[in-house]
Amino acid sequence: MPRMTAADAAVAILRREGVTHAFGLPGAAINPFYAAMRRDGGITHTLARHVEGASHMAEGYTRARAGNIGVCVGTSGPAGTDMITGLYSASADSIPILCITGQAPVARLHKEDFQAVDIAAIAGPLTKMAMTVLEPAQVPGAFQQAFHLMRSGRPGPVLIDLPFDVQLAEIDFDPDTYQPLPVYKPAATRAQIAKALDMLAAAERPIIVAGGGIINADAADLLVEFAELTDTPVVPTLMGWGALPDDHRLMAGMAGLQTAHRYGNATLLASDFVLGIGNRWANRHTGGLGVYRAGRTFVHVDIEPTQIGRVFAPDYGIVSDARAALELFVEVAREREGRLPDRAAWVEQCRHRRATMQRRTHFDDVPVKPQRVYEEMNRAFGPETRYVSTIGLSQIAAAQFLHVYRPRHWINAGQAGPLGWTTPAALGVCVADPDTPVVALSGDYDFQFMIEELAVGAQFNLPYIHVLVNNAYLGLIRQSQRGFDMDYCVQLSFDNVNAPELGGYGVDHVKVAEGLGCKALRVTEPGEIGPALEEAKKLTAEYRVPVVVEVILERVTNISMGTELDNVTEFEDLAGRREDAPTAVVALLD
Ligand SMILES: Cc1ncc(C[n+]2csc(CCOP(=O)(O)OP(=O)(O)O)c2C)c(N)n1
Ligand SMILES: [Mg+2]
Repeated sequence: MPRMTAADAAVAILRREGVTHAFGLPGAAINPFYAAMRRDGGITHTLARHVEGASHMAEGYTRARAGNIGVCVGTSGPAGTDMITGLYSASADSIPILCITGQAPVARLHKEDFQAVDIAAIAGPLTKMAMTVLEPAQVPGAFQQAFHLMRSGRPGPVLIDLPFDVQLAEIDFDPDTYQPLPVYKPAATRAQIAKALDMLAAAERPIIVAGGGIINADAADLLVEFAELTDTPVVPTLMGWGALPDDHRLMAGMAGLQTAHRYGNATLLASDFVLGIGNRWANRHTGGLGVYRAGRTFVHVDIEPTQIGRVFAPDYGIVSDARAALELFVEVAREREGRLPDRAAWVEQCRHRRATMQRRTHFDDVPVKPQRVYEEMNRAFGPETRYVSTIGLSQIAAAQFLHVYRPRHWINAGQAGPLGWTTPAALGVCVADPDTPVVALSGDYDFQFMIEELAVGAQFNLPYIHVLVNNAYLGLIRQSQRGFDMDYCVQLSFDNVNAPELGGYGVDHVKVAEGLGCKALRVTEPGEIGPALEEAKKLTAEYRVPVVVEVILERVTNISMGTELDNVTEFEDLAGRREDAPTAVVALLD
């Protein structure tokens, strides 16, 4: 039997489970693992500037391609605690990442050793498994189990904590005969799918709510096929956005309190039946359940049995992987072709709402209104673009105005929304798929969190465009403070003694980005945005580094949002003419 250190065995298993890349940074307690990676030579490594950054890079890496599992590595103590936000974000959005940490030697764990913290206990609620491996011979089993758990059922992250002496201990392990454990994914039965289809057929105004589970299951093609077969309009959730192209005739718009379209909410409220697939009835999607549920029948399909009934009791629940369910939905719907209800009138009503209920994007104001930025982005970036964003008015407006055409092309920290996620996640996406253009979008505060990770993009030549919309405000929080009649602790503006030309906007992002080895442009007028985005494309190609395009926005903008689906406040004029929303996918009716 081959003998090797437990760390060598761990790396051998990573290789056999398909891992080719890791994000992280070494420290003394994880050096044996780094030594094993070096001996193996088959895992490339991106050195993050902050360990939290490494964890978000791993998440971006997972999300960019079906089957990917992002790996992040750090040492003992603060490295693990830094990655807790990454574990939270990944678990909240059902994304598998494997977090590997070093640890103090086993015999010293309880002696308050230097940087010995019980990271497994801390990570417990955020992971599918969090384990400090105390026996070297358990290391192969721990890694085997980790991959099994990350891929089975509702995907999510795992943490493996490796004491220094455990990493170094020699064990018997045969990599050649190592075999990944079978993956468990529950699948709907024909009877269940037939029943759900009967309920859909009995409805008059049905919609499909398409969640991120469809993207995780790599089943967007089947969703489109099923929607077309049954002629059912689709309302993607924020996590499911891209499962159906925005220009598809059955795209009914997103529903919700913030990241939603007026026509999406109107169509959801006009429906009498909702088939939710791989979604979790998130509160910012549903708003109050009284309004959301009134007069509607619900079927819920989810891979995790305990998700059925968690938020409300559906009329019928099916436990299934989204792909397995959609395969059967397509099969049974095909058998019923010709006997399915005619939906032409309902589909036309949904299309009409889309063509009449648009928000205005075309403003010529200086300072720039944010809506105009997304109009210019729609012009500059084609359907091949992958967008990455986190949270804030910037992200909310992006969801209202941008267009997404493919699965995994809207990569967003949906549930946790940690500020600072955008830059490292975008870098992880670039590593996973260097051939697809990546455009990140941040507010100024999100951008300032984890800004140091830009240097990682410069060092490892990870070109992408980072659109930075700067209102010198914690904009979303400023807007929510209207309810408290205050504007308190949310200002980011100050007179920068080194950059008086910024006129009180505070941080000189262009200088910081340049200082970190990136290219950066700043625009202040709406007409300059388009040319700057074109210039940014050239700069990414020429220099192969991140390129920041900062747009100086008006300080105070309120973006449409509300407390109920039927109570969303609009702050700007709505689009009344084609020229008001020139990049809307469906032309505005005269
Ligand atoms: C770590 C963390 N702390 C606080 C928040 C709450 N929060 C959400 S959005 C926001 C302000 C974001 O400001 P900015 O990135 O400039 O975006 P804007 O809303 O101005 O477009 C804050 C503080 C958060 N999401 N994450
Ligand atoms: Mg801001």
